[in-house]
Amino acid sequence: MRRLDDVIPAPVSVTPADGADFTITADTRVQAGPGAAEVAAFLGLPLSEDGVVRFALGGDGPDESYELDITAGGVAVTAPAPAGLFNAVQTIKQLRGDDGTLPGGRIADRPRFAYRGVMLDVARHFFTVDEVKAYIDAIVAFKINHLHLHLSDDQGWRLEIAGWPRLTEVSGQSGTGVDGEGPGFYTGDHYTELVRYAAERFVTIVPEIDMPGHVNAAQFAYPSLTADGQPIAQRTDTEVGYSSLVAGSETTYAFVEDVIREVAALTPGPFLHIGGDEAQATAAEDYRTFMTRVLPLVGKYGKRAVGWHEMAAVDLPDTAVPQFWRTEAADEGTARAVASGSQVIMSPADRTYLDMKYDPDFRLGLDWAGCVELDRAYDWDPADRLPGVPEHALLGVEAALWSETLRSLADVQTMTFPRLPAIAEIGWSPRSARDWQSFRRRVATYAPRWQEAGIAFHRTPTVDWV
Ligand code: IFG
Repeated sequence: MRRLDDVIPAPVSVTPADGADFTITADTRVQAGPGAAEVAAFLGLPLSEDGVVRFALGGDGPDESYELDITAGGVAVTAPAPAGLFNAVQTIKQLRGDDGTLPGGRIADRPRFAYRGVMLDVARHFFTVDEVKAYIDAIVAFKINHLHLHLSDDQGWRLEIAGWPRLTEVSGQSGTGVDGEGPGFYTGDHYTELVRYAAERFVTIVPEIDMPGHVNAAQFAYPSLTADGQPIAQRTDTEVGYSSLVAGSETTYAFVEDVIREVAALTPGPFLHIGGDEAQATAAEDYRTFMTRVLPLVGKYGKRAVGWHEMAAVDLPDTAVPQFWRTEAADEGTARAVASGSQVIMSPADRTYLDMKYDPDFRLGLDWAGCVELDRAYDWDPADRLPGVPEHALLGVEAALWSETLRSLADVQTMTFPRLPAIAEIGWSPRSARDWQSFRRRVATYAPRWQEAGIAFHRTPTVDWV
């Protein structure tokens, strides 16, 4: 039997009611009010006009908020928008015991941050449409609402660009990826299908084309993008910081504008990520020249630019979003961007990088930011992380899963679970509702769901598994 406070992320308010448990049986039907049927169907119960599990749009508050009342006679879900109803479905699915019983009481819930994301690196190792869909199914259980796809890097280019076909014909084929193991790319139709599938589950896709660094795959496909126009070697190792687009070449900006235009046209979401990290092979002045010319292109094609926080070396459009990713205690550029109105996505590697080993001997992952066990992923707060970046400047948080060492969906799942639920709770729950002992207990309670679904997860020693 589940408890009303078993939910991850922890809801804003939980009021148990004794003797008000409700048991879902084969006869239980769902009554969906106007505009609620599509989302109510995610509960997996038949719809009927006289159903006692009722979904209704109504009330005020943010789109993702909801109210859930469980009584002996039935269940009532109210939300101002379908996204809130969907979040209520996730909560109900977590509360449902093996015998179908829901603990009685009332939950009123809403997110702390609007942006709660996870990044999947499909460039170092490629993951298929079906694998990404399976990943989406697993992350929405924790009310994650953004999936950032890292589509290009030194080792591979993973989204077909009609105007530059060799990007995938050459750098999306076999022999690409780390150790040459990762053939594969998304056609426009594949990407559109991922966007549709994600949107149906209230997940916004955030595409990333990393530049001016991390471009060896693009330059291997098109030598005209290099400084001397000569062919370069393909790279399948895991070194970073050695490649750069040419800031003084008009070919660079023709390429960048074509790519941004096509990616923006394929992306209904508001964000387009232009990377900007680890540009050690780009002179500081050239980096500023490049960013100053490229950032306006994102706006020209109707998107808000997101970029790794190094892009804050230039004056940003106030709609641009620096994503802080490193381990330093402070970052002057990010604080300056906030002072001139930017919002920040917080992804400190020493807490949110899911490619960090859980422990020094862990078979997967890297350790440059230190090991990140579950307690370390949980025990921090984005509002305290950087001087000059307070709560009101935060768009939200994002966990990043780089795939240099990950070769299967099971590897991706093992690094993601149970640490992503920790980041999800930080992104959703009030700080006052967070408690490590409660969280680790709730992870143990949830784990059988991963087992039932065949989702790999790490049995971290920080949890008393049932
Ligand atoms: N830093 C690089 C990634 C990846 C990562 C692995 C960022 C923004 C180290 N850039 O993180 O490409 O190699 O942990």
